[in-house]
Amino acid sequence: MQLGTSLTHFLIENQRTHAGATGDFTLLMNDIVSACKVISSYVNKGNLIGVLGSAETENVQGETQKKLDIITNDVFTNTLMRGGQVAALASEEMDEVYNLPATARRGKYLCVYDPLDGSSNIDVNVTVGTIFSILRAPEGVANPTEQDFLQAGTEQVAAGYCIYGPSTIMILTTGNGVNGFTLDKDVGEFMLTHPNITIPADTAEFAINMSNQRFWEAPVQKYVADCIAGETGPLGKRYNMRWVASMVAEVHRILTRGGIFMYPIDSKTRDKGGKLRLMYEANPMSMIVEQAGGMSITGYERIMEMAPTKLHQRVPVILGSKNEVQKVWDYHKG
Ligand code: AHM
Ligand code: MG
Repeated sequence: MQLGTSLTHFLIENQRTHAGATGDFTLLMNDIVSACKVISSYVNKGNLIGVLGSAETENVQGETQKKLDIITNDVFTNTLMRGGQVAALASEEMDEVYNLPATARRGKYLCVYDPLDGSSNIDVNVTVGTIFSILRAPEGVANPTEQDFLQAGTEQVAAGYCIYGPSTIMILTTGNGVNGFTLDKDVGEFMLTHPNITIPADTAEFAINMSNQRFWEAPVQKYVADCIAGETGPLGKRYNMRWVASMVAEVHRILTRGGIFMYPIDSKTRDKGGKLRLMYEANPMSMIVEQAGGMSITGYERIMEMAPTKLHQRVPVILGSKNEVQKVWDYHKG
């Protein structure tokens, strides 16, 4: 029997390649892995344990929360708080930065997350996921503030997501490529199944919510029209379209077989800055996509270079296969 590489061993081996590493990052990742295993189990059991449906409450974005939004946020927050490797936490489901109890051990990282992305899909049994971004905490600050979280995507120490689909898969980058680990539920370990993921540079598959078409700006209108025009149109190829309405599922498809995902700015979301959130959706996904050889922009600039102005900031997102994203960027420039 050939033994595989567990995520635990992968992290330890990675730690050994960094002179002076203390093991704190490895421990933080172990906490994230533990939280995601619990979330995977809850998502999997669904109504057997009564966790589906609406919680009838609203988050800071004014969106109605699902029961699982709240439960998964508690699982992730409590696991990381107790692990002692973070100085503070922030999440889509919490209005403000979560500061640790006075007695809790402080670590040198900040973690910002969307505990259950795509949760509008949970009741219909479609793929959802947890997205996380790890930043460095300022030194010697007991209770970091929102300002301490407002670091550009290029400052991320690591980023990843755990996708709860037919399989549960953890995708992780520490700035040295992207690797994927599938949860073996019988054993309770994530095993390396997708080493060194790279996104094909070319694609003929786009993902966008077409119901927003009339609100889009001219460059996106033109690009999508040209995709639909097919072989005889200006782009000279026949395109296929997908829309899961779960960013983790779209990004995972793109990591697997290429593609382009767009949630562009439109007249409906212009006042808010876009639909998706910079700190815990766009930045971590951009780091993953770029580390896999893809590209991630707003239409006008590279997302990871943006200077964040607030924790729950929204941003337009166009990411995926490099040559296709470049094309859409050119449409915006033209
Ligand atoms: P959420 O964090 O509240 O789940 O919202 C983010 C999700 C993304 O996963 C997905 O790409 C998008 O919202 C879907 O939007 P729409 O419902 O407009 O199709
Ligand atoms: Mg989300």
